[in-house]
Amino acid sequence: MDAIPGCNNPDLERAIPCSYAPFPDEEPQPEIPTNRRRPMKVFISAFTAVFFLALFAVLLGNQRSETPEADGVGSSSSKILKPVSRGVAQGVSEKAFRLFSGDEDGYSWTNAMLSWQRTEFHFQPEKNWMNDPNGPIFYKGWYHLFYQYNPDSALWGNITWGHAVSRDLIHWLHLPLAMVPDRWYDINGVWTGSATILPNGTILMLYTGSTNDSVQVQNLAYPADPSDPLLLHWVKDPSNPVLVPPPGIGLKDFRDPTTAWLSPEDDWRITIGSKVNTTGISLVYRTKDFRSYELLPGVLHAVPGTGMWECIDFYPVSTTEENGLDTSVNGPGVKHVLKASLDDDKNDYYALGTYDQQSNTWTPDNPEEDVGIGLRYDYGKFYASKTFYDQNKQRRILWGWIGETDSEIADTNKGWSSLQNIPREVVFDNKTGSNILQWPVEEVESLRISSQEFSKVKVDAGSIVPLDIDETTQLDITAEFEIEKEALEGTNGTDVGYNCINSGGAAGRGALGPFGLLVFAHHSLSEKTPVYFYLAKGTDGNVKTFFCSDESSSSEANDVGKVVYGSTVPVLDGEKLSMRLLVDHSIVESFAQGGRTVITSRVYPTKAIYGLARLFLFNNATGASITASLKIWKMNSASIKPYSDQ
Ligand code: DQQ
Repeated sequence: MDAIPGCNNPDLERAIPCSYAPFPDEEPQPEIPTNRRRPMKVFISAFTAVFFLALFAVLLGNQRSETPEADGVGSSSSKILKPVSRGVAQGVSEKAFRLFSGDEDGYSWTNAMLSWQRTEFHFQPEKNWMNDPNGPIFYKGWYHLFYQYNPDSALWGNITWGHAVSRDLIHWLHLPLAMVPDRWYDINGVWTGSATILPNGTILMLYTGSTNDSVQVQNLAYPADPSDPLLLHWVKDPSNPVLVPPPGIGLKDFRDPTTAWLSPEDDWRITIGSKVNTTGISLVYRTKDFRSYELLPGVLHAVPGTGMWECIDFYPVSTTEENGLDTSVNGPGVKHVLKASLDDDKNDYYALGTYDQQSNTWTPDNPEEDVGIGLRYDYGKFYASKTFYDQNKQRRILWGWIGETDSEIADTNKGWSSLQNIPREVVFDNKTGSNILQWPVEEVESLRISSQEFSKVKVDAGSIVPLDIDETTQLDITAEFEIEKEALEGTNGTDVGYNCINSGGAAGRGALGPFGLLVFAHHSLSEKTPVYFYLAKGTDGNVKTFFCSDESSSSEANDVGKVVYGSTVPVLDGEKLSMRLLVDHSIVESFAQGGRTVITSRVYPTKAIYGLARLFLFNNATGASITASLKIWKMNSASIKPYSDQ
């Protein structure tokens, strides 16, 4: 396949009229599939109701009645964008997307645009707000996911535990709320927690409660009927709270207990995040019965300058085998991952290291890449994650909260906020020895419908190539790239200071990049989300590879986040550059080199939606052509619906 004539404009920031066959001259309107039209009916009813109310008001002599704009319930024009802060006063990290500090008006979102944003194979509740994943487990044939949920609105607040079950981590049944804030010790929120399955099969859930005084305490809960595979009912232990903030720890700086692990002394250990001044710390407690606890001296680990550690996760990975490990495993051939969600910047950082059970300390392999200053699970929108050991398939699975980066007005209008990622299997990368690999669970492949392959497509420097795919809003894409050998060898000392975030995004050109894919791209390229590699070659001849995702032209709307995300990715001798993308309406999860570097983007196009979203290869390098081979699957929708006995 050749590059399209006329599309050789190297500047991706300029709209390129790439007029190839499928696009008529007239700007077509997006076709709205019938299953996404429901909100329009709601709108029509709402409009009718508002109309009659307005008429009534006029009849009463009120001259100032208002009607909504004709084309959208989502019209947010003339509304101030900056939302109020949510969560900080209660002592958790910011739960509102507050990128916009000005008084600007919002974009006039139409119903069709907002409806399109709802995903089809990512887990989300039927409506309202969701944040952290909580207490994931596999029990009696079901995967359970609990999550932070506001049953009343699409904004954070009134936090309860939502609950859903699945046979395969992909198709879900929504169950009734598992726990609601109904005791003095959690009346301000049933916050994040983790499950431990004891060797005898007993499930214990430890969670943070925000008390009537907004003090953070830890509470114990368990299933009312352990023989019920759905674990519908939960009992809060009469001895709650089982832990209160210890001396020297702020009353609002003590939260999110981990899964417990069994120590050689035959007691259980948990760690809880906190901070002392600006040093993030992980406190460790010992317990026999999960009701009484002893704080161990010192801390598991501390990193100055990283602030409050939320949602700590602590688990072993095997350096010799591919399977995951139960949380209590330690010994030869094992490293421990320590992860903290940083309250200050709302990103999940991890490091690999060694856990010494005697001294109860964890030491990073590389102090320069310690927790909070080194590697991240995901360089995009991803927070408050949690793993669990899946004893069903001997693997460790990672869940994370993918928040919205649009306005609260839009969230309220669409009626929901936030997704969970497609669960990822986590293993130690024994090729590099210095990072983990994350990969979507194999079960997601059951959603693959039809596939198309593109073999060795040449993309010249400064050109784009359309990929002829019918529907591009639900895809699983695997792609391999080879860069022209002579150009790679002949280039030296380029882009020494390059990084994804500050180097001009996909429009920033260098000799050896950027090149990759444009997803959710309008044919005019006025909207597009490039996901790409960029090679920077030092004067010493060493090549550093970057993997980035550029949201800066993802939408013509002014009230959504448009960040360029990314980081370096290790590429070993003999490896091809490879990426995998899971594309599902307003989310793109991107994995480079088998999951060494991962980026999740939330995007909200206004034009590149429904049938008008296109997929392109692009190469914005100045001095090298690339060759790409791809396999692209159209993805089915997952079945995610309320549970019924039937
Ligand atoms: N979310 C919970 C807290 C946790 C925070 C409250 C992280 O327990 O620290 O919704 O997003």
